[in-house]
Amino acid sequence: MSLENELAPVEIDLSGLKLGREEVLHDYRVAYESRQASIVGRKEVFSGKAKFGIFGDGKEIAQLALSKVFRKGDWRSGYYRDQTIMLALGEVTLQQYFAQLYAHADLEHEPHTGGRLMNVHYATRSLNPDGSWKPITQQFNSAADVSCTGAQMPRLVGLAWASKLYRNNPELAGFTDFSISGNEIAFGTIGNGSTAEGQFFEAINAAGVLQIPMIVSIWDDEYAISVTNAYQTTKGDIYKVLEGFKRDANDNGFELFQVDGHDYPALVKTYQQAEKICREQHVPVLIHVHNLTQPLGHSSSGSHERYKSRERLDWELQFDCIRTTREWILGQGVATEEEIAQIEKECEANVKTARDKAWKEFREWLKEDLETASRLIGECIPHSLRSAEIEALKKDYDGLLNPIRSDALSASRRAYSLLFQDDNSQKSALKAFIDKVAEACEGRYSSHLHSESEWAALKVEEVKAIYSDTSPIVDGKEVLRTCFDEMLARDPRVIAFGEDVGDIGDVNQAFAGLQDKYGVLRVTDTGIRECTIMGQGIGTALRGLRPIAEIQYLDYMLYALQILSDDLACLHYRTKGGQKSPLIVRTRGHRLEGVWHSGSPMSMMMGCLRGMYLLVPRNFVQASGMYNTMLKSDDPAIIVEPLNGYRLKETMPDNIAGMCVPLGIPEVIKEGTDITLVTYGSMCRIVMDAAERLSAFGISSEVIDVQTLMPFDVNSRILESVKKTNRVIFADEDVPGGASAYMLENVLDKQNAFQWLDSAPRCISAKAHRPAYSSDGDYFSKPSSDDVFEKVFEVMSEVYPDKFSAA
Ligand SMILES: Cc1ncc(C[n+]2csc(CCOP(=O)(O)OP(=O)(O)O)c2C)c(N)n1
Ligand SMILES: [Mg+2]
Repeated sequence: MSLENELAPVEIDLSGLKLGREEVLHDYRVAYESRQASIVGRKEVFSGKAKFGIFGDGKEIAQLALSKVFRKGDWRSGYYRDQTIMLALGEVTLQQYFAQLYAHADLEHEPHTGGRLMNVHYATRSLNPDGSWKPITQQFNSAADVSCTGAQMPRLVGLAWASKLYRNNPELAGFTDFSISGNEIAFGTIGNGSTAEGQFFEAINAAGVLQIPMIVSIWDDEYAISVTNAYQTTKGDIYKVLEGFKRDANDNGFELFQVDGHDYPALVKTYQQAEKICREQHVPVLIHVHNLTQPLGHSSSGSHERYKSRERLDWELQFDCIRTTREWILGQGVATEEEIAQIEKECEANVKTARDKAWKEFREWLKEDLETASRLIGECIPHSLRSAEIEALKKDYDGLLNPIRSDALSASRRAYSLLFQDDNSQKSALKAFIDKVAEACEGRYSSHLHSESEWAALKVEEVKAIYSDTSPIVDGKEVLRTCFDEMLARDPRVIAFGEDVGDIGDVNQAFAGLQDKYGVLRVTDTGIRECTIMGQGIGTALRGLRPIAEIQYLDYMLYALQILSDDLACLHYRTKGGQKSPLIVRTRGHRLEGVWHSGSPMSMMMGCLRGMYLLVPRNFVQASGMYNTMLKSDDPAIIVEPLNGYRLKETMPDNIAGMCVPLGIPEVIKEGTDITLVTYGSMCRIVMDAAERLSAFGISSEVIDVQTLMPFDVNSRILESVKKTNRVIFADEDVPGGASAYMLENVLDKQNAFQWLDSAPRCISAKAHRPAYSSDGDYFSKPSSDDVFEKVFEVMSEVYPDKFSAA
């Protein structure tokens, strides 16, 4: 099967633009209101009512033009300048705009992020409050913004690719809540400076290869904070650089446009043309909107007068898009000076009214807690041994300008700490208040790290593997291949992709033959571009598909890690449950050969992927059960397959399609009484080998496979084992202080196991350096059965020196 589109005609007809008077004046109104929102918003920061502000001034007209061709079902994946798009689409009201500026942490007032992201960071709600999908073809969609420049690009590829899959795979035709014939466009926006990021070029290249309906707008205002295009881009001009991507009569590629950001009719024409090509033919389009300005400077931190010349500042005034559009309207006779002035007056009033309402409601929302804190602290004063200190504290608190909830809670907690010698009802009342506010804020600021829906991975119940006399014994890869085959068969939304996944069925052949069986749209190869492979996964999962996206070796996870961390892992959290992307990332790791095929950097992932689950199967039966579990759930996860296990024999369960491994439930793979050995993944075999040898010396080890590092042992099963053995070793092949230390911290600190220990707990890990090549390299870099044996023996000889000291 071919992935290529038929070549589309390349001539573009820009004539025939028709704009009605009402439409033009409506556009001007939206643009002007947006500009006023920026101006007033900036003042809110300087007056101390908001902490920080970033605004969309200077980009209004281009964004209006874009919003005119944005249809229900379409997606935006943009950045912090796009307020005019969202205002024009009605996806943010002026009042919500200010509520976000004030960080009003209530979804009713700030529906995009519930106060979790700074202003002009948007995320429409794809989910109902119970976590179920809304019909997202009936709404305008915006993927959840991130502040990292360029990080909107990887998922943009996936958002656009989803349309291609929905259009071309007839099995998906019924999923009309997610796509109508793949007609949806994914609109990307990016600043000129951010196009210097690798993610930009990777995404552009991927989209050109995939031929997907994506329109990328570059908002080029010449600057990236203070740094000009001369420092960012070869030839100082991104359009020139991208010309090689332009399609022609012989080759697919991009449709390219370049247009002035202050030319209203040209912008409207350009976007109309772009939309038609993109939506109908699924051709990617790039629009370089240049000659834009930034009248208020980059953000509320710092002023652009510091780095822009007088000439540049004058030029920006002259070519300000609001001003040029106003002149065009007057010049065309669309409206009189008085009519325009009247519109402007109304807009200014609207913005101020919205600001005042948002502020009033924000303060109302805080009022009760702020007043209660003051009152309860005050009531403690006459009854406390430290009344003078509490009185001073209350005075400081009452004198705060625009206090917020943390001021109330902090003052209350400090007052409470001063009451330590008191015992009275006032103290109890203050404590009850502290607990109540803290609990409410836990929900406000810390909910939704993971799914809280009925499909949450933690709620997927175990289905044990069933074996019979006829269960076949096969290579591990064959177990997994059968599992994937069944997944693809039972759910048309499942897609699998990555380097070498398609034609040869991955480098270890767990998808062997499955492209032939299910087609190139479902099991497919990608270029070598880990970051946008993840983006394909994130974007397609945002649109209701069930991707399994592969990173060929765990050692290449670093290329993917940034986007998994900044986008996927915090998606559900930063939208406060408004969006989900249940991507399953598949990779293989732990030990095989050499520096880049033997890594086990678990702590690297655990450090930055909270919000995802990290599953570490010891074999392919367990791996299959984990894939089945994740497919039933709506949480994202990484599954690290044991790289050296594909050719080892395993008995395939009769219910390979149905068995589910529950998350956070360790498995005791060998019972014992003297010492608990906690491990996972490829180390299970090594620890088991050592445990067998230790038995010959009369040492009985209990071996526990944690199975999932995140979540970790949710029912404290390891504690139960330690209560019995009173000794514990954590063994893995991450760096020293890595996941072994994480396991130790969980068991000793969180599970409180220290009180049951009769011997010091130990960790066994790999060496700090990366693993050297070949079998000797492995032996001297990674923990071996000998290392485990000796460490256990050492612990036991401390306990029973007479019995074991000879080792
Ligand atoms: C990965 C990353 N590096 C640096 C920054 C700091 N930063 C924020 S905005 C910005 C400039 C972006 O300029 P440009 O892409 O031209 O967009 P503009 O703000 O001009 O619209 C920088 C360097 C960041 N947010 N993310
Ligand atoms: Mg810029």
